[in-house]
Amino acid sequence: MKTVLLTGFEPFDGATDNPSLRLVRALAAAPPADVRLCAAVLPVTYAAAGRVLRAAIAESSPDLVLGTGLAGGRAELCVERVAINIDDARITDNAGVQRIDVPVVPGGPAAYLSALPIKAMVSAIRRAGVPARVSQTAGTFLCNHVFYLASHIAATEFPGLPVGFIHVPWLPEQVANRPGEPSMALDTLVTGLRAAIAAATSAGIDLRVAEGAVS
Ligand code: PCA
Repeated sequence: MKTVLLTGFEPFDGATDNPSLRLVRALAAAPPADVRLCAAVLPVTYAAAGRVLRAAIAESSPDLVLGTGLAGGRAELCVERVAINIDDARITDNAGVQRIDVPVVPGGPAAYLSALPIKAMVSAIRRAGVPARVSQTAGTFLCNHVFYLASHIAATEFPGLPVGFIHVPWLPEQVANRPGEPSMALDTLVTGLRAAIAAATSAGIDLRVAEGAVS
């Protein structure tokens, strides 16, 4: 049985909720039968996120790490392709820290590609009836930061440990006062994540289908 470390984030930017936090709690309460699921909720601070992440990896000895976080405004489950070595955001973290053009890891590689079968995961999520796509950018805030750090920790300390990341839309209640903005119900997020985890833990080589972006 494979051990999956699933991470989510605390609320941030003044919000009172984060769908990734609800998602991680829901899956921890009702884990997939054939997986040992370890859940961790990460603080939205540059100072502490890496420490909590590292402790969770050390404690759970996972076979794979799957991070999740909110990407408000996106309509689908976004399976991220790449983490880049930059922190740069217009908003502050939950400790009031703003970073502009700071490397996640000074001297680290420019980027890490997801080590998970991202296209097989997108395909599996869609087959479960949930909108999904490959995303070519995880942004440059805490989600990218944690995706990059987890990939770096894997590369330098746990060779062969695959790391990936999925961004999720707002919950419906978070867009009640944002007309026209996309959202996804928690049950749908859970269905999609179950499919993604099943694909990530079973797929061998990834599907060869176009899921890129022309521009
Ligand atoms: N989303 C933010 C950070 C925490 C979260 O859930 C992001 O996309 O970077």
